[in-house]
Amino acid sequence: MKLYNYWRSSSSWRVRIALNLKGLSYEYVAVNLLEAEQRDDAHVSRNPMARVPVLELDDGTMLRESLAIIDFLDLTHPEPAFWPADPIDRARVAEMTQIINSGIQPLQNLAVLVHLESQGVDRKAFGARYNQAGLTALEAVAQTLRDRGDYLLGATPTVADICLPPQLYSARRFEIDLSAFPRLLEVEARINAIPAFAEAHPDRQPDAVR
Ligand SMILES: N[C@@H](CCC(=O)N[C@@H](CS)C(=O)NCC(=O)O)C(=O)O
Repeated sequence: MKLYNYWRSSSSWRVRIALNLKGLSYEYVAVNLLEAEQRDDAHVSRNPMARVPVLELDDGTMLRESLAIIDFLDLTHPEPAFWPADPIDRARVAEMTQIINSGIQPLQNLAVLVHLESQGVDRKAFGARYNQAGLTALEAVAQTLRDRGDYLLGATPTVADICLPPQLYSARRFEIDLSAFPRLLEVEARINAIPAFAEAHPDRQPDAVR
């Protein structure tokens, strides 16, 4: 498999974590977002949304949208499971995942911020506002689940945990004060000790710029 991705892309990072957790190897293909390579014809033919990540399977099938890719990996490689079995728990994990995936990430994506800046909006303040609001909600939900185990919901990482470190990394880039999110920080510290998570960190990717 080939993963078209970018070191600092939070959606790419999610897929790297998922591949690592499933023990799957892949070829890392860097798409430099700062050079607008995501809008090159070659990449748009892989993903009409001109975004990363894209996972190319061995037969040439292109999978896009990080959560769709993660779902595919979970269905084709069931262990370790990324979703709890209980329907209410699944809904809660989906809720936390979507707070990040729908409620925060699209509002701080590069193309959105560049457009807002062209309209005179302060891009950093805009991104910070939605990180703050979304993480405040996520912390509130996570607090209600803290007695369920070490992770956001339960004793093993779910897809919600997969989305957490990349979003906290983004929030730090927007200079959010994370001290208001003690449960999220506690889970993040636990998660970062897992090699599959640690190896997916942006700084450990071949296209990382330091
Ligand atoms: N919902 C998509 C979001 C993909 C996305 O926004 N990717 C960003 C990087 S995290 C991107 O490619 N941005 C390029 C741009 O904005 O031009 C997913 O989960 O895969």
